[in-house]
Amino acid sequence: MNKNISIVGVPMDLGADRRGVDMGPSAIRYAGVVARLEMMGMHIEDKGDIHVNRPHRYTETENHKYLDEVVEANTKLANVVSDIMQEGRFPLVLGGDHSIALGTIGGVAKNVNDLGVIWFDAHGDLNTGETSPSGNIHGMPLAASLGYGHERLVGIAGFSPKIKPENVVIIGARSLDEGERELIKRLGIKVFTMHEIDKLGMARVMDEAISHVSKHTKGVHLSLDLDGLDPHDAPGVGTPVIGGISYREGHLAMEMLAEANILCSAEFVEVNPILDQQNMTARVAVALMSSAFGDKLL
Ligand code: HAR
Ligand code: MN
Ligand code: MN
Ligand code: MN
Repeated sequence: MNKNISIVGVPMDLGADRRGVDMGPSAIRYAGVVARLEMMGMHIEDKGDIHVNRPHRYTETENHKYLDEVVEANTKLANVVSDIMQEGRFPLVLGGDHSIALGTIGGVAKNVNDLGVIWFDAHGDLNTGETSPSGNIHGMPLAASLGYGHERLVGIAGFSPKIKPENVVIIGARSLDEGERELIKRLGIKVFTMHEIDKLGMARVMDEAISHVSKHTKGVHLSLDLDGLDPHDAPGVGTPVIGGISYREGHLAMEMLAEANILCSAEFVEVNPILDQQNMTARVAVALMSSAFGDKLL
C-alpha cells in the first residue's frame, strides 16, 4: 500500500445543479481527514482545492447543465491527478459532485493502462445527454469514462475510452434509469445491486468484485459516492435513495479492499454539508477512507 497520499479537493456542485455539495471538501477536511490518516502512519500532502469557475447565469448545452464549467474544472483536475501519479503518490480526491470522476479517472488512466474501477453508488452514472432525465452531468461520468456521451465530456484529458466495461464493477445500485439499464446490458457491465448485497452478503460481493476488477488490470480506482450508503447512515447527500449499504457493510467493503491491496487512487464524492446532520456524512467518509487505507480495529 502506497503510504504517500496527495489530497485534492474539488468544490464542484454544477454537475448536480444543487448548492451545497461544493462545500464537501471543506466538510471532509473539517472532519479531520488529514489527522486521521497521519495517525495511521500515512504521509499526507494536501494540495488544496481545484478552482471551479462560478457561472454568471444558468447554461445548458444539449441537455448538459453547465457543460463549459464542468469540462474546464475536470481538465484541470485530470492534470493535477496525473502529476500526483507521476510523483508516485496516491491521489485522494474529495468532492464535490460525482461529475469530478471524469477528471480523476482521466488523470489516473493516463498513468495506468487497463485501469479497474469500483463504482460504489446508489446510481449508475451511466447516462448520456440523450438518456439523462435531469441534464445533470453527475449522472453521466461513468458512461463518459467508457467513451459514451458528449464529445467534450468523453474527450476530457485528451483520450478515450479511459476504461473498459469488463474492468468496471458497480456496487450498491438501486436507482437506474432506463437508458442506463440498456447500456449495462449492452456493455455487459458487472453490477452488484442491493439485491445481490442482500442475497449474497457484502463479504461475498466484495470477493467477487475484487477478483472481477483486478483480473485484467494494473491498478484499481475507487469512486465512492456517499449516496451508496443508506441515507440513515449518510444523510448529507443531494440524491438520497432509501435501502442502501449500511455503515458496517461499507466498512467491511473498504477493509476488504485494503486487504486486497489493489487501489491506486480514490475519490469520495457527493458529501453535502447543507443537507447533513452534524457533519455526519463527512465523518463517515473519513472513517471509510481510513478503512480503505488499512486501519484495523485491533
Ligand atoms: N440518474 C439520475 C440522473 O441522471 C440521478 C443521478 C444522481 N445523482 C448522483 N449520482 N448522485 O450518483 O439525473
Ligand atoms: Mn454518483
Ligand atoms: Mn449517486
Ligand atoms: Mn448524490
